[in-house]
Amino acid sequence: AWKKFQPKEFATPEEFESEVVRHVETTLARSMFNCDETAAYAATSLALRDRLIMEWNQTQQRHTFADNKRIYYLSLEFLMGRALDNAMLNVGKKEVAKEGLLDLGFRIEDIISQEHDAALGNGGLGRLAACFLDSMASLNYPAWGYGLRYRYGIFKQEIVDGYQVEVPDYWLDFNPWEFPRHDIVVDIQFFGHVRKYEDDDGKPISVWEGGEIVKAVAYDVPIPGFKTATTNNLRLWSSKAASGEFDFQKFNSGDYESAVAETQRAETISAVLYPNDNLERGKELRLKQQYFWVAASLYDIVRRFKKSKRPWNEFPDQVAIQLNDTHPTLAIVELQRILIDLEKLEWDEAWSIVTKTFGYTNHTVLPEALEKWSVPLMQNLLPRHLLIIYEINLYFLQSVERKFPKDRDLLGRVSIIEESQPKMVRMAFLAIVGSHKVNGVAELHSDLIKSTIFKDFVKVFGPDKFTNVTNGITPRRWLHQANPRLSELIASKTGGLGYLKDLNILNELEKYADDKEFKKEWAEIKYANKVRLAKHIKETTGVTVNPAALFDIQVKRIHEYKRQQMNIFGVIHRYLTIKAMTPEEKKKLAPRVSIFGGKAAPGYWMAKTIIHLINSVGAVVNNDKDVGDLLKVIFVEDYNVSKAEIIVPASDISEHISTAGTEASGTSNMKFVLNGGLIIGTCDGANIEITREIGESNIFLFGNLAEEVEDLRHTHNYGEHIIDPALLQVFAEIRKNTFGDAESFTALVSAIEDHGDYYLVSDDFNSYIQTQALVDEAYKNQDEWITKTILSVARMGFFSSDRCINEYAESIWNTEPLNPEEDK
Ligand code: DL6
Repeated sequence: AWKKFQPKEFATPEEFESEVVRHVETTLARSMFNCDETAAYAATSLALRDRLIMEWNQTQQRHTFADNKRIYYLSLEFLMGRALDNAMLNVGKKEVAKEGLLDLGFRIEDIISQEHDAALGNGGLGRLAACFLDSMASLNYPAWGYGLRYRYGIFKQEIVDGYQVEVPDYWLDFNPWEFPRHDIVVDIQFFGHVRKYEDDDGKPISVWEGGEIVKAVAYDVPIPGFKTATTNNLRLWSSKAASGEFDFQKFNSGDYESAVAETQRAETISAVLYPNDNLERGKELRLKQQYFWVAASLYDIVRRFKKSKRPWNEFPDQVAIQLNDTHPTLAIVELQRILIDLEKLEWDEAWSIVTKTFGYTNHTVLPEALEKWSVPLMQNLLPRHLLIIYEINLYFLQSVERKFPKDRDLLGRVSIIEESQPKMVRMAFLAIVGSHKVNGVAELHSDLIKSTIFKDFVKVFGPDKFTNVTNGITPRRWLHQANPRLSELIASKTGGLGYLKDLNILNELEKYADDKEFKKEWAEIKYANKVRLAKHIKETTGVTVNPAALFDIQVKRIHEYKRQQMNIFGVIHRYLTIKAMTPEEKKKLAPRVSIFGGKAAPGYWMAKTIIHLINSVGAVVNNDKDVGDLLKVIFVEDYNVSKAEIIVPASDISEHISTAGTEASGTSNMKFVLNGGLIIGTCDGANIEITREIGESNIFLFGNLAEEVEDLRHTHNYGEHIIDPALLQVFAEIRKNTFGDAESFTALVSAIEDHGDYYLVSDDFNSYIQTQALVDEAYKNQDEWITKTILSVARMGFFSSDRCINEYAESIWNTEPLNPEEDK
């Protein structure tokens, strides 16, 4: 028997300090005399990690012992951001660490800012996965995330002469938050062929042979829950050559290049995150990534289940797998393959287990984002899987035919295989057929998938298979961590930090909506957050902005459907209006800072043109003496999670202005409102539910509704397309080369004037600028504005990702939390 290692409790700052010093002097082998901020960050993280890892171990033991159902969240993206601050707050040790570090001569903010963001995601989908991990741990659900350990996360964005330039994001130089598990290695097969024969009983057998093997190595990232002993696990797979570092025979014969070629090819699989948001390109490497990751994850999940020695029919009682969009859909096929080829179950028994195990979340209705894989590509890379897909499709179509014998067209419409040239595998259809529940991510979106892209499946399976779970965000990161002063103020009025575990407690703030003292403090905090952002803007762009101006922010991936182009056209319109104003009129206008941020996919030329236009307008407006403080235009370079933590708390108004029916949910809308900002937005995604919760008088809605979009597009294409006069004025100004060579922006203008204005910028423009004028007016009455923001925050309880996770658990996973206290 051995004495259990007891991690330090960090009961006092001195205790924390001594652990930091120990790590500097031993783990990092440095002297305290030359301990810089980088080393202090490393040692602080290592000290905290010691504690986390003990809790992680205990959690895993507890879960193994209890042997309850586990949730597995499969996501190609986890946009985690920084870990240190989050870990300190979740385990309740930030104050102790702060004092301990101060004693050593460091400010905690400087130490926190040393950390490189873990940017393994593109945008909303990846950040949602990160919020879900935080909620699952905080609510004590036995849950694992599974993803890929990309060596390069989303690229870093630099703005050079107004243009986006992409720089690789190598983030793994020093990462104390991951634990390599060199003992957990899975062989993953690619290519090869399928040999078929009959066994002695005449049963057809398929064997997948040949091809090549790549190794998947596990890296574990502890996910601490907030104020709980539960620390869950995020397992990320890294690819490695099966033959080791290099081929010795080739090396010895002097063929150095091909000696390492296999290694390089294998390592390429997990090398880089595809930088597209809401767009699929059908590249072979992407398919390789998908199979590599789901095969390794399923091997792990099945191995864990088999340890319990339960019969296979209990698999869905022990395992719930959630597919974060269609990227992990091959998991359905892989589990069927494991069960029939390796475990020798009958097809029907296996298929029943598979469908009870999986749930599929759809995150988009945009056609260009719906995954399809070419059959020849799949045939070559995963020959056995393609055969299984054909069989799944055959049985499915047979069942459809039995149910709707007279509807021949229906078969073609719901077939998993699209009869195109080449044939394609429709991954969303496969995900629907192989799951027991399909959910959208906001009410409008869930309704839309049922009435448009998945309409036929509602007919086939009935409406109950389709459900809605409106997205949410973790209030721990998006309020407590990003906006500590506001969190403190809320805690002081609601009886402590309990509201971070039950966000509906925010409701208690309603009674302060007219409280003078409270409002004063509330406004001071907003101002301080704006000062913090103004400082960041000054440091990074050189532009001075006035923190007393209205901060109008749109930060998200750059995409035509999100309509940053409409925003910048609106800014130009404002600029022209200001230029035409008399001094008296100018005095009445609320000064504004229009802040943009977001990355364009490297191959998305239109999005890059939007960035260029924003920067070009900024260069003119920011230097125009006639305008002064009345308008500033800022593009914040390299928008990421840690920048969002500075930007979100500083908004007065944020823009969520997608063409109605295109943004599945949006989650930054929730973050902004939770931090005391108002929204200008369209009736799209979660904006609608936000309105329902906070009240129509607290949001600035405008524009056409989703049900009007189709007809409008039709008129553009087949009727007369009249462009809004105010927008024409903006275009005329662009054509005068006011913002540099107009030709650079021709595509943006002509998308609206000549190519049907697919995103309805012109249709919504008038309503947009009118509504912006209402914002100006409303902002002048600061007293009312503050009341609106307090009421809004008080009513945001619904948008906690804790509520979401509980809904998933109840309606899709059929699981319950395992509280550490009960289990001890
Ligand atoms: O559900 C998370 C997030 C939504 O909030 C966004 O509205 C939506 O655009 C995004 N969807 C994607 C789809 N990409 N793929 N595949 O990122 O999901």
